[in-house]
Amino acid sequence: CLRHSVGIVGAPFNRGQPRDGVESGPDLIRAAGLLQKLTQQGCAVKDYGNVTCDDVPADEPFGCVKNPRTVGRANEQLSHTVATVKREGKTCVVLGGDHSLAIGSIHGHASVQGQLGVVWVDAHADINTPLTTPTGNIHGQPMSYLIHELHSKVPVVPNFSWIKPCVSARDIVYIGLRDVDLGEHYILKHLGIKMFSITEVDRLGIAKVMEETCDHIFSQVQKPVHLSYDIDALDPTVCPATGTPVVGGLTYREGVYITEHICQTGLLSAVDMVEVNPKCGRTDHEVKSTVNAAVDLILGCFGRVREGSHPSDYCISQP
Ligand code: 6HN
Ligand code: MN
Ligand code: MN
Ligand code: MN
Repeated sequence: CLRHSVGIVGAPFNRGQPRDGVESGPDLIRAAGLLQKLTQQGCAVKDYGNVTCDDVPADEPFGCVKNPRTVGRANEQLSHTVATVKREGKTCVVLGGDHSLAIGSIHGHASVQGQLGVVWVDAHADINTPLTTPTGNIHGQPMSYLIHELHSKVPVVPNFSWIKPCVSARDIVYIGLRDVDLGEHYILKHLGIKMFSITEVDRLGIAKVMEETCDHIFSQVQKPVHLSYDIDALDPTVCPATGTPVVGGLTYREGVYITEHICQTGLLSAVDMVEVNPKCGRTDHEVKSTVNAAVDLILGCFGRVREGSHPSDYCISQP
């Protein structure tokens, strides 16, 4: 039985999008018992606390990109923290916060591990550039700053000059897409990025999607996997407390299956769990359901199995 060593980092980022509340994600996910549950299932867990994301004063938009300096600075800090966690040999779990945090999380991860496979589970592709973004919200753009092949298409945003592209288009797989902007669709097709939209999940089933995901990611060489999990990938009936819900999402079971399968590869190296926003839940039950799903997805990443996580050498006493 694998004993996972896990490092938890809170990234209460909320300036990558316009809604209040997403900054409480990290503390809510902790309060739901994440660390205790990971420990109970045999993980060695260290909490690195929260990265601060102070507002930079006079943070004027860059073109239509909103809060660039604040988001850029916070991600630079996060990148350093994630690099520390990886240098200490742990699987890094970053609790969001909005999805702009993937910039710092993936950058810091790659700065230590080199070439990564990225599995992006989301209703959205988050690959708008500063020039294609229809909203200006950086949580819809993180991938564009990280992909080598887009480097020449992305202008240098204030406080983003520390970012070096670190992911190849062929090392990315998307799962769960169902709300992709025009410019994003063009980029995905043009770069030939592997994607399993929710239609492919319907057609193939989640087991086949995960087989093909791993075939794709590990086709050349085995490499560490970065799983960036947006809670809005799951259907809003399960996870309603999120800023940009989209109908027709993954079931709870499909969502958990993804984590179980990635865990089985033994190559999971970092996880983001993002976009839990309690202020977007209409009732306490909606918030709890969303937070509990986020916790269960993380547990699935670290060896929890639904048949029962019991040691293989236990004794069954005879009646
Ligand atoms: N997320 N594509 C839209 C945009 O603003 O660029 C929505 C992005 C949603 C981002 O859910 O992490
Ligand atoms: Mn630095
Ligand atoms: Mn999303
Ligand atoms: Mn996202």
